[in-house]
Amino acid sequence: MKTYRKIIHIDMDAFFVSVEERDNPALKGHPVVVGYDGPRGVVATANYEARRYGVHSAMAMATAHRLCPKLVVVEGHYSRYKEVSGQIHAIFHDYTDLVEPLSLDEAYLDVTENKKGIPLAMDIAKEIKQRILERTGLTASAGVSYCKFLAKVASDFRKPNGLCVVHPDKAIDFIDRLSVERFWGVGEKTAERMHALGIYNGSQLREMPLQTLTREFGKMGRVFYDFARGIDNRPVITEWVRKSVGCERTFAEDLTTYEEMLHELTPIASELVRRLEKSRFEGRSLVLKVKYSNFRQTTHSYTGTTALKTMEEILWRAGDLLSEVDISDCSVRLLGLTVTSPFPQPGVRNDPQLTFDW
Ligand code: TTP
Ligand code: MG
Repeated sequence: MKTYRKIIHIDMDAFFVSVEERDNPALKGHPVVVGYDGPRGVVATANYEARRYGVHSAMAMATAHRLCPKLVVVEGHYSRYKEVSGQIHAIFHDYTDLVEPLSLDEAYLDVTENKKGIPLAMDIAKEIKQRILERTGLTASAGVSYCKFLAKVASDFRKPNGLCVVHPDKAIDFIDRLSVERFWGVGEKTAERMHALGIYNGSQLREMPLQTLTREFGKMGRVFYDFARGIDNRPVITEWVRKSVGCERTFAEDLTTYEEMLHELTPIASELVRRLEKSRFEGRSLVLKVKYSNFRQTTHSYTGTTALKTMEEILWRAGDLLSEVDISDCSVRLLGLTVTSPFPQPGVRNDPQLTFDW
């Protein structure tokens, strides 16, 4: 039996402007945009009333006024958007730590395994939408499928306040009728080129040989080829994970002896320890970087089993690494120390090959 992941894409509806309407109900029912109302101002986002006039994000404010003479323009309050973003993320993490934020108001969730043991991803999406509404007073749209591409298309499908599920068995039907503009990675230019090839929907895209698509669209050709077949193995990547912390120094005068270098490693190690503490980073490898006066560069590394944290240990290992460096025919202009090989963090897993029943 083929098994599938369970991916949810959540996207708040008309995000900035919905927050403004919530905080100032007098705005409700009017065409409203958030943005700067000056000669060079642009629309950050428009509510659905304003969208009816053709007003949209990134449009010049002057154009928006022309399209919609009754337009109400309000200034944005970024700190409030950030606050809401924090609230919705807290809700997401009640279900899974496999959350990939795309922007303040948008994220992918991998709920294949979820903290509440809820079997149907659709039920989780419903619950999350309801809890977002209760907590923030705002609506979100959700898309549910077995891959990112389809989950994202689905969340956009019934906006606002939408919920759309694309079941694996229905994926090809769904893709067949999907206009190419809705495919991830297809912008205005790519859409035009697809139209020139007679490709308007997923079904026509699937008829195109791989060779034609890679010739026309380079690397993305392969992506489109796979998407048309419902294949998208991109994992949900959790918040950015730091891989290393380092510190380096270029010297006013090149160094020629080990003693000089060892001496210079002390302030570098000291700054490194400060940065490690500040970022709360823990890793078990130390890399020494040496750049010679002829700009050639070499690295030497040590890997242990415990976190490198203290000045003493880092200097000790750095000294060992330094003794491996060849300084016989060139002086040194830069030295650097980096701690890397972080310990795996809980909830961070980027394995696309999960296998569970859908
Ligand atoms: P989107 O999710 O693209 O748009 P939206 O939430 O306003 O509307 P919907 O999802 O219902 O279609 O963007 C989220 C927020 O990001 C949006 O409210 C404002 C901001 N934004 C900009 O500031 N400039 C832009 O060009 C876009 C697209 C968004
Ligand atoms: Mg949105």
